Amino acid sequence: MIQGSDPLNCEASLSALVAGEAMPITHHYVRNHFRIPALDPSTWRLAVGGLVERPLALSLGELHNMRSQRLVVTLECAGNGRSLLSPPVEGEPWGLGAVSTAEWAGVPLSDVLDRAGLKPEAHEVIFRGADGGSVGGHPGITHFERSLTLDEAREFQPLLADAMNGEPLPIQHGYPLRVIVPGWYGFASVKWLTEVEITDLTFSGYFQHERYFYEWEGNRQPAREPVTLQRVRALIIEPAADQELEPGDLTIRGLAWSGAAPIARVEVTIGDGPWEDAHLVGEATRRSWQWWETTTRVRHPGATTIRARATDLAGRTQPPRPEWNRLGYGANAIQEVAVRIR
Ligand SMILES: Nc1nc2c(c(=O)[nH]1)N[C@H]1C(S)=C(S)[C@@H](COP(=O)(O)O)O[C@H]1N2
Ligand SMILES: [Mo]
Repeated sequence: MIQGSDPLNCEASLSALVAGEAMPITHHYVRNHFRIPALDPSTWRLAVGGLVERPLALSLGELHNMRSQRLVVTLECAGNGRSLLSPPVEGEPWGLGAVSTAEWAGVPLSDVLDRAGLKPEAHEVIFRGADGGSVGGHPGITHFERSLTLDEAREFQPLLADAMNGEPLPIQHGYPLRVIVPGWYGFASVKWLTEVEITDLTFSGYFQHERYFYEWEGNRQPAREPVTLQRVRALIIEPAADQELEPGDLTIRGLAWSGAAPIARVEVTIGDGPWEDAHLVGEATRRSWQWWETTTRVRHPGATTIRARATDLAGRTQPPRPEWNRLGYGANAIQEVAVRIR
């Protein structure tokens, strides 16, 4: 479902989130702040500079010759579910489809940093995308750029990915190279990567400091906290909303994930019924989503709602209603799917 065409933004339809882990590339959501840059692979280089012993300018061929790693990773936009907030907030009005999973392949960031050699004062790594435009009344062009501290990079092991589901990275997903930061909301996974800069400072670029903060109205001054890991969430994929169902056995299926810890349990309730545990399918990791399913009996005809609630191993669970914040991030409230029993 296309949200906007310039820049291009499209949501995944929930029914396209098919069983299995990775989903077809054409169904993966797309989130762009600017126009897609066209980069020439023959002249493109990844510059690695700043506080390093040996600055690098790596060609695609040189990157292909380095050790490659494959990871199945779920990307979720921090604004996923924003349209459910009340009162409404600014920003892309995502439903629940700004999340997708793919198998990404590329060079571990740590291998590139080892090759460049970090100086002792190194504190953060800034990732710079080739795309940019004018934002927030700032003069000149602002690129899409984000940083991680080196501790965060050690913990989450970003990949510099040049392939998606075994194919070269499609242009809308960052060709020729993008960052993939498992567990984090999508903004950390910078596309169209051209530069990796090591600094001893705390980066304060527009997308680091003026966006991707939870901001609440405080008593005296507004409180703020950076948005980081994907919050725990379950999605119901089957049955679809507004479906008419036969009475009898009903199978309910969906996905669940959390960037903070693997999923511990998913519970499902119908109408005012009790919460019942669903069966978790596949491997539990905080890098990617997991399927769950349960079969239950529905008897009473009429309209009802199905709800699913995920809890992760860190004990985090979903609130009944989304927690409002000024920029509308992390809206991981329990999803409600309305159905009718015949
Ligand atoms: N260079 C660049 N990288 C970017 C963005 C962008 O606009 N420009 N959007 C970010 C955001 S907000 C998200 S949610 C993910 C989306 O990745 P996808 O389009 O491959 O699904 O890319 C991130 N990386
Ligand atoms: Mo995003």
